[in-house]
Amino acid sequence: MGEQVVLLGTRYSGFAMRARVALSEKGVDYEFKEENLGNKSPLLLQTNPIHKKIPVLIHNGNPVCESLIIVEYIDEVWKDKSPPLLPSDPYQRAHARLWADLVEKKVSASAMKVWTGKEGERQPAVEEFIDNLKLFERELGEKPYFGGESFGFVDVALIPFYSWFEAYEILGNFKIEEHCPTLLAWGKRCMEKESVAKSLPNPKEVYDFVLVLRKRFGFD
Ligand code: GS8
Repeated sequence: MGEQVVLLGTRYSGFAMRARVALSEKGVDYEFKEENLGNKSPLLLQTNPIHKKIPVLIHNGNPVCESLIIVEYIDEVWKDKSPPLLPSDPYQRAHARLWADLVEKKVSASAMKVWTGKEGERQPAVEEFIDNLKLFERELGEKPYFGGESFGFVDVALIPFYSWFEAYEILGNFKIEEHCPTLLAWGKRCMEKESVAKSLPNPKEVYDFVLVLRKRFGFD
């Protein structure tokens, strides 16, 4: 009997994109179930009763929650399918986990302030966001990927933001390329990978979606 792999997510969620990229990297076939977060499915509530959030990976009936935990799970379960996302050396693994955690604590948190901020009041959030991206610009240095020569855990954690860059730039009135050219080149390089290109939505669609969200939550 074949494996059953289901991913509960939404098209524009960067957290769900991480799981999609990881599954595609490993060449795992999966069923994507689009959730309506305004009316969550019984399956989502049952598989993630604590947070009630997407993404949830359901592997042969077993739910796994939290995007970075899902990516690690995928890396462990389908370990023979492609080069590992996490390095085997314990110190390198710790380093990758630290930087993936920094994506959450620095990039994710400040990006949210940029797209939710009121018109005319976004400048401090933009500056914080750029400072945080610069941490990643420096960490990347001359390497093609955060994982070194090959695409890895930190790349998976950060790449979804690339599809949101245009929305942040328009709303925040700035250009990422002017501040972080190396990081932008990294994003373009990642997009050349099929696993990434097929898992990320078009930036224009993301921008339209952000405008819808801003209206829905009354940010305008
Ligand atoms: C965050 C998931 C999340 O915020 C992870 O998986 O890494 N730490 C988690 N999911 C959002 C949608 S994406 O913005 C979500 O499901 N929200 C529904 C809700 O809060 O009710």
